[in-house]
Amino acid sequence: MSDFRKKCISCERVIGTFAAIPNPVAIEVAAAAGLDFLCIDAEHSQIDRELVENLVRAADVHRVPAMVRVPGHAPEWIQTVLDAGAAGVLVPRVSTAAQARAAVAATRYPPIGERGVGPGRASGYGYRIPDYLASANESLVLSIQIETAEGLANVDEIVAVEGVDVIFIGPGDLSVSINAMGPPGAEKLNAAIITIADAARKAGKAVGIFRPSADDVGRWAGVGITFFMLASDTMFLGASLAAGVAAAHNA
Ligand code: 3PY
Ligand code: MG
Repeated sequence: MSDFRKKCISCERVIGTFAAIPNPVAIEVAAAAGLDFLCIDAEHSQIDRELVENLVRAADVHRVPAMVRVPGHAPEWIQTVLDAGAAGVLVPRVSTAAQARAAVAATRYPPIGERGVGPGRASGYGYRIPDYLASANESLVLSIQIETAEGLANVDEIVAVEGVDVIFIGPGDLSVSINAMGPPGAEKLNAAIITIADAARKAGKAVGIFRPSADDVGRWAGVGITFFMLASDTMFLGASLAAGVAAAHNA
């Protein structure tokens, strides 16, 4: 089993960030920051299949596990990022147990799933197919996002799906979907997050969440969340640049 999956499923705290800048320079800078993992965001940034492989390659040089958030549920996307050598996938907008089962099927080789065998980068371009087949199912991390009202309603069935490693809460989409936006919606959103976290922990699954900053990581760790996606490279760039400019103006 990979060290990364071991940490995730044993609920050790792991801190990652979204890689949204479509250039390996940003991966190298982020990888030097002491992160436990990176998550290349192919859902909300302009990162396509070929670039995914080069970004994963850059993370590998620095020995930081790189997951990929795929744009949707298509098994073709899940397969291609895993063939590129991603350490796992984050599948957005999973709202039913059937969608969760489909994500498992796309991520795992038989007999657990239906992933196809190919001579991609992950298997040494074909030179290490038997070794890769023997280790991939237990080394790759599958995280699915619950971030819709439908997903919240179906949470107990979703978290029970075998083969899913981390239940990841997307507070942005969830807040829009359940009409709990901004400060007036905070109580409702927090209650929904706790419902999902409790259900996942009861089912023996690790729980993850996106946080725009580290300010409330301790609070969410208190409800059993251990997999934290801390902002993104673009957000860190913007926040520290803005702070630096403000400080220079005021110096
Ligand atoms: C959300 O907040 O909707 C997310 O997907 C964050 O990862
Ligand atoms: Mg989302």
